Amino acid sequence: MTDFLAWTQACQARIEALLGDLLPSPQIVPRRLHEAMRYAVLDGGKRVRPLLAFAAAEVTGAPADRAQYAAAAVELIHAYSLVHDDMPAMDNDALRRGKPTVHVEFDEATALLVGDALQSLAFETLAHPGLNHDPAVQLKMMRLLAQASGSRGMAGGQAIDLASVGKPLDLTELEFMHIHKTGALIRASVQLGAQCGTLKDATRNALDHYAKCIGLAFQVVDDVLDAEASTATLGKTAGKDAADNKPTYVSLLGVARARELAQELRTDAYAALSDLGKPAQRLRQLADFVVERKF
Ligand code: GRG
Repeated sequence: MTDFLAWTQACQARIEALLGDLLPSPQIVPRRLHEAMRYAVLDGGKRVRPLLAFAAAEVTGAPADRAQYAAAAVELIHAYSLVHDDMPAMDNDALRRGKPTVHVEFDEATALLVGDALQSLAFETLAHPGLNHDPAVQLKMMRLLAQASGSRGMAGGQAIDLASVGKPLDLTELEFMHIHKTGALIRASVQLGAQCGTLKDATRNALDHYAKCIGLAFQVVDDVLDAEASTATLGKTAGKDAADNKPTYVSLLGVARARELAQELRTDAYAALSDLGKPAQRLRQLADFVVERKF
């Protein structure tokens, strides 16, 4: 576990440095927008999606100095989604990553532009030359990220989420929403990291099964934490799902069964990796982290 901690810290430091380089300096005009972009992205978050990309890259033997661009691209999409999600027209939240949300610290128009600009920067980053030795594969990677973050992926999941507030979703409908809203980008993180190396079909399928399980487990645990952890621990407003009358795994299943479900999903995620041996060890450890996390 100590070794896993050292690995996560090394990956987090690497991604922090790269994001710092990729984001325009606040000295460059428009200064306020660049300052707000850096505020939204730097020095915060668990960096789960980059960690998944780095771990998947280990499975296909992709060097970290290539995979880091895939890792940064997914984190930039994630950061944009958080900025927009927190805005008054959506979740209307004042706290994110332990500090005021972007529209509170800056203003709404700036927050909107921050999200737009981070999304563009994500695709610019994924277009970094040589992420795969075959440019056709890199083109497929860009398409994959576009689909995962668009209306048939994350943005679509968010639309379903907004439309379902106050409605009695059943478990299948809830799962459908989360597969899109949270799961699609988590799946993309794994696939993009892996595609920086040579990815065979059987490995692709195994990794995708793993990522689907982890994506859902991530959300189940998120619902449990929202119900049980404090605002101080989470760095975002706790208890918001119940206050907003949102359907969650906890509201449908109760905390105990939701916790069991997360364990079952971890078992399935492990099973998906059974043929991948030692190179998949980081992915197994990340499955443990996702299920056991406290924040
Ligand atoms: C606005 C297009 C658009 C999409 C928003 C992902 C999302 C869709 C909204 C986030 C709302 C939310 C709280 C979802 C629950 C799961 C989740 C994605 C939590 C935040 O991700 P973490 O825990 O955050 O990885 P950090 O801060 O650690 O990066």
